[in-house]
Amino acid sequence: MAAAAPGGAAGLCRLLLPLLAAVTAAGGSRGATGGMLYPRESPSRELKELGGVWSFRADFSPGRAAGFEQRWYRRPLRETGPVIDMPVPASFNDITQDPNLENYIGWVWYEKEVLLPQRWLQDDLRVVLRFGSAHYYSVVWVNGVQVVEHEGGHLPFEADISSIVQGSPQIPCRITVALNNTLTPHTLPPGSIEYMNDRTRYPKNYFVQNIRFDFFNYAGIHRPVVLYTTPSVYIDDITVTTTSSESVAKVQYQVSVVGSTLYSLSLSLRDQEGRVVATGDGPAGELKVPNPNLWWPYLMHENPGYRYFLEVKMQAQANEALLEDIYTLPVGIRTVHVTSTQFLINGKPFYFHGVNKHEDADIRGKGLDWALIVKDFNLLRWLGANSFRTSHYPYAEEIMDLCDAYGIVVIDECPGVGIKMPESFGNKSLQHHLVVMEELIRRDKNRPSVVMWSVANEPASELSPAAYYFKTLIAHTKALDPTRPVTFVSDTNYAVDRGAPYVDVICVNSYFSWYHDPGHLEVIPLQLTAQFENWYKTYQKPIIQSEYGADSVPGLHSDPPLMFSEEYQKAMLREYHSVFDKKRKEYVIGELIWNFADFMTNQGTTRVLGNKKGIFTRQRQPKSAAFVLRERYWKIANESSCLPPIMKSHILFL
Ligand code: BDP
Repeated sequence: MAAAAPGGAAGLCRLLLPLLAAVTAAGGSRGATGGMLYPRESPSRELKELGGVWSFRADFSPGRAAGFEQRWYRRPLRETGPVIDMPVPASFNDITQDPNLENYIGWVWYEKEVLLPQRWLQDDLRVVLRFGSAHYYSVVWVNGVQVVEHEGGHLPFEADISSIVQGSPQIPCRITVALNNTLTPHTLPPGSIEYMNDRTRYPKNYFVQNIRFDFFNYAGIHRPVVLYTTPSVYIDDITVTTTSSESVAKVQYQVSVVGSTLYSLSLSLRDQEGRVVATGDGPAGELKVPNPNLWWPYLMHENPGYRYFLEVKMQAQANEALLEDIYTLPVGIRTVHVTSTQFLINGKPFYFHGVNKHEDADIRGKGLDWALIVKDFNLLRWLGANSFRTSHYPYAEEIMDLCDAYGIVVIDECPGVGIKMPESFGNKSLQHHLVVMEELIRRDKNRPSVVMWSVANEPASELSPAAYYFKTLIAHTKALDPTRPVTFVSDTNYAVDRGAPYVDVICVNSYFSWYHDPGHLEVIPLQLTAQFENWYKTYQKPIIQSEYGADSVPGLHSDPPLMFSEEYQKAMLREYHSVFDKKRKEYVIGELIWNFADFMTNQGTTRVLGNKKGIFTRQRQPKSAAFVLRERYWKIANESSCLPPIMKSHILFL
């Protein structure tokens, strides 16, 4: 990513790094402490969405440090200099006509003024400011007081701002955010700033940000920002795990309460008709559900995505008042097991026929967009896809909610993509990676749709430090969540991969006839068969083809098929599919096409306005390959599911 940094590249990095160090010292690397429940309204909780137009200013000063030096957070942003309107949620890159903002690297500033209801200012109430995600490094102030710093995009963070808004009520209340999209060898994903010092070729202070992942490094406040309330004694976290036999299921729960040690907890589990099917009390226990409705994947059952609702009620005595907090958590009852040849959901073999996606769209970049989300789920179901991987970072909680509700199975991947540099395997990177997994599991642990964690995509796992790195990372992930298998996605040769010994499922990416032997579709059967057999012989673990694909420029045709034509993409799919069909009778447990839709990348000689390996265009129109895949996925679903035919055709026309 090239960017002219007027007089300030060195300063930019000087500024970012001390901040990261400060966070580490202040406890940022201690790990994810406390809960991160999705903010939901309840009789005891109110919520205010802060989406819309925010004030925005990119710090174009030499060194990008003017905002901190002049303390822009101390007064309204418009008083510090010119501001523009910026939508939230959205990436800032594609909103204006300014190429400098599109490729900007450094600190940008956002600000929103909010009026709080008078009743939120009582001191037995907690007011929390929560960001669904912001990319990459965030510092947040309320009324000029710093309330939180957070490293990493794609995951939520929040701050209790009660003492600020209640202590010195200032109307309206001013929220200021400074965001920095600089990547270093120790961020996730990693990146590096390269200074171009040859004055005969580059202007003074010219630098580029190098990344080793294949999507545009969009930045901004990407997901909803909300203010919500809880009582001052409140339900901080809930963890549920489920087991089931034919006639009875068990829902184990743990609830943590913050603000007092004197409280009582009562729980009731309701079915979709609102009937109470089990009750419990206390901070930990087990609910027994007779004749349970299990959570089934889409196309595996006529009622997929069945969720119960666990209502947790807390009562506490505080300052002679009775405080009550209520939080309702959707709960899906299902089990996951891995054998040497199968992936079992509720004891039945599950075959992943799905996609890899991106959060990516015209104009809004990686910003959450409800219309796009719902359209994508309609396309997934039209396609007959039962699963996706959150390549290459955790997706919005709003997306994950729909996966739970529709029964779309998820391999939940953290932003460990592009880990290629040796220094990205050191202790500093590892410590951060452990924290990111803590944050991800804290967020998604209760989701029935999430059946496996992926700790990385295509790391340089042949390097010798990769062995310790992945051993530690995967052990940590399993300790945090013993109920789900763990993987990472490899494109390293099976014989030299040092991380593979620690995974439960082998996930392999390969691009035969594309990056290797380009144009030679005829090599696919031989090479793909060898790939599967080598991995299986070495590890005796089930295998998912976690990526395969070819670029196609929509509307480009050629017969016989030539690269970049729609016909070539189709022909390549068919060659892969014939091998999958043989090997899925043995130990291949899934196929995920790269990619669901075209997406934006850095510019390069192999990219035509981004990556064109989508089976849908970036605007979600099907290419020819989408119809090939649709036919295949429905065929696989029909062969393997126990749905009555009438149900299948009903689903078909959703
Ligand atoms: C794979 C990467 C993915 C890329 C894809 C490609 O995992 O992020 O977009 O290649 O080159 O290696 O299309």
